[in-house]
Amino acid sequence: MFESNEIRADISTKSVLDTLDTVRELPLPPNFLWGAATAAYQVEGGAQQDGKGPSIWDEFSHREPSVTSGEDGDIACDHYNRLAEDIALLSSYGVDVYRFSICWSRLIPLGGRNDPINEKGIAFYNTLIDGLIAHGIKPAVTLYHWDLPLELHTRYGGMLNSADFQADFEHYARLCFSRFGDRVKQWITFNEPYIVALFGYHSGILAPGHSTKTGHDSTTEPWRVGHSLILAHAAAVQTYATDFLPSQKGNISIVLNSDFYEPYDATSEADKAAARRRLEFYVGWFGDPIYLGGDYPESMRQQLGSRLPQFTEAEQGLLKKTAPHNTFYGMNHYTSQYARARTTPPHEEDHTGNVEELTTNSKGVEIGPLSGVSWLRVTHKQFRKLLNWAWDRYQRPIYITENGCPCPGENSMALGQAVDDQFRVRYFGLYIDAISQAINEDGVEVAGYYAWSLMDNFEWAAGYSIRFGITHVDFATGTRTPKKSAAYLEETFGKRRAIPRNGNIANGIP
Ligand code: PNW
Repeated sequence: MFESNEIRADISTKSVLDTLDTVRELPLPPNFLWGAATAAYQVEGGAQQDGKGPSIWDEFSHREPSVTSGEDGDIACDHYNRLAEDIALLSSYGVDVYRFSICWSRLIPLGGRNDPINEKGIAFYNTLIDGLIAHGIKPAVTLYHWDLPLELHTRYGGMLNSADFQADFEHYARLCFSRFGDRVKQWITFNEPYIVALFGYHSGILAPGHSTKTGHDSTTEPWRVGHSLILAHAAAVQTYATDFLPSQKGNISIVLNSDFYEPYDATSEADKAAARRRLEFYVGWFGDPIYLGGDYPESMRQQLGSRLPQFTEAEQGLLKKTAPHNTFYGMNHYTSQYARARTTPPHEEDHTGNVEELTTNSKGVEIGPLSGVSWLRVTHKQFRKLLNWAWDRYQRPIYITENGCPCPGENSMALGQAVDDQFRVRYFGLYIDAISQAINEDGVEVAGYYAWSLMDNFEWAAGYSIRFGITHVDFATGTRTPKKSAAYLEETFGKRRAIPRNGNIANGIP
């Protein structure tokens, strides 16, 4: 995905649209929630404002400008200084919910449990939360979206040190619950632990940039980091359940991202097993310990042996105790692939379950049409399958905490063309149809949908060249311009939720 971010500007919007299915505008329950999502480092800017401490991303984007195309999040969308404008923007879109992340080093500049607190950082998020609520928008807060306080990385290796990381994250989470929990009722501990572990400590594409190439041990580090994330998550859930839930009555969980995997050869038992195993290595890695209160999937234990850490008895107890308090399943989902069983033994750096990932199957059929970025194809039918998979395995109401795409060629378009984002409108429409089918035809509980993203922003290793926003941002001036997809989302959710479940279009008359 982030390895290859080349942009496709060659194909005209019209001919690309012809390759996409037609949207059916299928119904959703009246209480279904929709909104938009962002992450602190991708939008805030204000990198050194009001006492904020540096994060690993401040350091990484300046150390490795080649990885981020010479760009950084110093200013990003300048959301930190445009808060009122952005809340008004959200309100104008008619969203029910807004998912954002808190920058840990704004609240605790050095990050640790004995380090000072920065009240100006707390004030910023109070202003945001109060502003949302004043506009009738529910805040959903991610505690960690990849911007670890740099000091914790230098002090003890961050997530490579499970005990210290768990204690510091628990302390930071407690601070957030106590200062914001009277108004925040949906908490997410970590965004995409899979990406944190593998892109931060295996490919090195994301901060802190560890990989074998940079002299680190990618055969063990990702599994240690994953272990730390699971334990820190469980500790925060335990704290919330014990000390805050009785009075605050909110929800807490984690966000797991995944593609869905189809077998490369639909008639091959080996490929079918490979597709199942790939999802266990992707989602089961975190989902099984957290939602089932159990161990890592057996397939992972088998392949990874002693490189996969063990949970002590006390840790197993914590996982069992906290599992029921994870009251929803947060799903980030963008695309899908084919899985083909490898016939040679797994490489010791393998993290897939010894599976080859492909975009074309044994019959030469592509999984779906390409979007504006090489890792993302439109695969709405597979989205429905992933919803069923997650529901069957974990039995929690699902929130789609991220979903979206860049349009082909979008970054090289003039403003007028960029805001006419029909490819994105179609993508959203098809993926929301899939949610409707999962709910109404398959019996899956899906409770809400957060489009990624509220606005074009700093797309990590791709810098500003890949645009996921429903709002166009001119990064030279900071000017925001709504795209057609923003209006489409408001309209489609309005329409779909008004349709009675028996399927007859209302027209005011049931
Ligand atoms: C998410 N994949 O990452 C992140 O949470 C966002 O911060 C990011 O901007 C957004 O997606 C768009 O890239 C991804 O498996 C994680 O294909 C996984 C995948 C894609 C994106």
